[in-house]
Amino acid sequence: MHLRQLFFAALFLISLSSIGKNTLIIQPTPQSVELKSGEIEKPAAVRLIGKTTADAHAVNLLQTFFTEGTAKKDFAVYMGERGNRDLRRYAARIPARAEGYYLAIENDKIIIAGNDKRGTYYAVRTLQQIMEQSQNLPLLEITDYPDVAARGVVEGFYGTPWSFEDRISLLNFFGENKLNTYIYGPKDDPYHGFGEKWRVPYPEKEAQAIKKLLQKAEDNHVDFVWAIHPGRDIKWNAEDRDFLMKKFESMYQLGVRAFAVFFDDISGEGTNPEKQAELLNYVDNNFVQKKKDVLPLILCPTEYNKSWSNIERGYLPTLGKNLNPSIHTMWTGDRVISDITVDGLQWINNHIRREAYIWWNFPVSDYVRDHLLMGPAYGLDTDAGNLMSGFMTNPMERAEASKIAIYSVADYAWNTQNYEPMHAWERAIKNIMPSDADALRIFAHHNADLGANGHGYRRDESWEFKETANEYLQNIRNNQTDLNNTLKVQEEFANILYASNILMQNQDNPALVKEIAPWLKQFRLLGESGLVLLSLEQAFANKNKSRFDALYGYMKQLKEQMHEISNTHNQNPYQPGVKTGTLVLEPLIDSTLLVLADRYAETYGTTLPRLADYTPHLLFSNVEQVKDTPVRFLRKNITINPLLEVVKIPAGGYIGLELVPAQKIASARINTGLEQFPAWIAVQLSTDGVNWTPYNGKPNNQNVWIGGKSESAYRFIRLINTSENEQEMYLRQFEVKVE
Ligand code: 14T
Repeated sequence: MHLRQLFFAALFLISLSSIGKNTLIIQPTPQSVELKSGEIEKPAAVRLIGKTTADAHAVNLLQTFFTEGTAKKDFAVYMGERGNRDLRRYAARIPARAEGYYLAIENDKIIIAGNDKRGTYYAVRTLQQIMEQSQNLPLLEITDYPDVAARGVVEGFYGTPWSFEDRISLLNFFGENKLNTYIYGPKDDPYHGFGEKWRVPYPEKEAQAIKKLLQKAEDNHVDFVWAIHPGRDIKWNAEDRDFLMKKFESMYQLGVRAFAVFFDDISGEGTNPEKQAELLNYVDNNFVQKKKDVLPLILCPTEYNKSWSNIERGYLPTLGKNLNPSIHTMWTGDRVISDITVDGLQWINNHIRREAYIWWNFPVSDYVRDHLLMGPAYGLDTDAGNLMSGFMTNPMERAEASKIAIYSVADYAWNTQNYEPMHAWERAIKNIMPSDADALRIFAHHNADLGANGHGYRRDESWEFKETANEYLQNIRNNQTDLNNTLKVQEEFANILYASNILMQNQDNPALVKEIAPWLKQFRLLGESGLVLLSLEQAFANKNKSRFDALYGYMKQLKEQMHEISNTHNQNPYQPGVKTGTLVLEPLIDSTLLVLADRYAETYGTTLPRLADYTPHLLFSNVEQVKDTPVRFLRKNITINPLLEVVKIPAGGYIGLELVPAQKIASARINTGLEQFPAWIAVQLSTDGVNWTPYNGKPNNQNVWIGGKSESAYRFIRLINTSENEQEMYLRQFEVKVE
């Protein structure tokens, strides 16, 4: 017995110390790793040969995990870039690729040889990862380089911009994951310009914060790209052009050495492609080229995805033809939120006459703000690597929670051919929360989908539990029981409780825990309801009415608590609230509750209060653009989810609600986001959807249209374009209060 234990202990130790190809994790996945047999002890002190000529950031980083020595007996580390004298002997082994490197661990030395400075830095990052994972250092040779030139993150979402601390944490994360680009363009920073202040320099405090970020970016070999968004009100004249040049100059003075100009999500004068190209070329010729130390410009076009582009109209071809060849053009894919495919890239590259610089709208959640998108990053073609000049992810407003996707994108863009979304996801979770990875995995597995949304973009969720959930529901519906299945369901809900509790106490990553705290609470309640659900089913099967009644009351309380969380946390005006497990878990609970309540009514002749969240009301519209917009029902308020974009309504186009069943309206509010509530809108009511009567109301001083009490019940309410032309508006608010 004793011996046996010893044997296993020894086996365990052996497997810990000898690192095989399968256990050594290098992020992002290298192009080529050759493991040799044997290993060396971690050197106590190293002699840095090439230290004065090698990239300084690489040297600094290396000194954080190696103690420097000068004695002859100290272990030799050769480091530097191609062309450095100390590395002459290894020149042939360095891949001739931008940011590539050759790293070798040999019996008597380590060789760190970059094709350029960043390559050296990345070699040290790789060595650092090996050091962190191993007892001894395995002998090996790595030849490595990125497939996509620019890899990183565009902070390009609507909503609260990241905090200073978020950005610092992310810049370090970029360095660790060999991401080289951070594009700064949060829609809600007024000085970026989507608001209004693109012409105005940053106040001193914000300017100082940007300076610190620039330093952090540089330490991590990240290009900090500052983006301006002038298109909402730009006039194509010399005055505005000079405003833009001045703003760039002020950012240059702060230390910015890379710039972008965004023209997304605008309408009117600013969308003119000739003028956009003229401006960009002007900035290129008179600023970028003159300065000499500024990176190529990046443009985000107005038609930034295939579904919005119209080649006949000539927008993209004009950019392709007119833009200086060095200027990058951003692209989100076939749609706003889109997979990235070879076909799609070939299509756009052909029109813009350059390789698209991808702006990937995942895991951005500014159009589904009540959800967390923490599932795997998939839908990226592994053959697309050489068809793009850049790959940026646009993440969630929650910086830490976005790291799962950012980690994955770092892996994809570095080595597209070998990208495996599930592997990247697993590794990301371990990286972000090493001590409680299993708990985070459970949470992320059930927090991946977006729910119904206007873009129709969905993600798989609870994929490992789906089949069990379906079986369970089948059994319930057929009045059958399968003990094995029930146990699996029970285990999953117990895991959910376990994971939420563990995560709430986690110390590894307090910033992440804080960000997702409301979702953790919600997730725990969901787990608890799952367990109560199983007991309810039991009580019903046992014909124990009093126990069933008691448990049903308990379930009602849980539902109320969940409702409460959704009404107190994350109260943004777009999709307020906190949703979790919406693809599989919540429907499983709600559907089972409905079945049990029906059966209860049949058996005992009493109807139970409905506990499932369910909206009978429907969107009522003939405008294609808004047809998939979700409708929310909270207490007595029925709301159409507000939209971020301009809505184009043809003559006779209408947007409204079908109330099910017909009911009396207490009041209604409509906000078009326009300076004045337009005369072309009529607000109408109907009982049959055919005959319409005007609904009395008028705009208040904020130009929100307000309607009063209706005398009788109505089934339909709508706004309609009564003019003879297509009109534009925003759908900021469409809310109906019923009596
Ligand atoms: F510039 C673009 F590439 C882009 O994607 N722009 C925005 C972006 O800021 C936002 O985070 C993202 C996701 O909502 O999509 C774009 O914003 C939109 C997209 C729409 F389809 C705003 C309104 C829309 F209708």
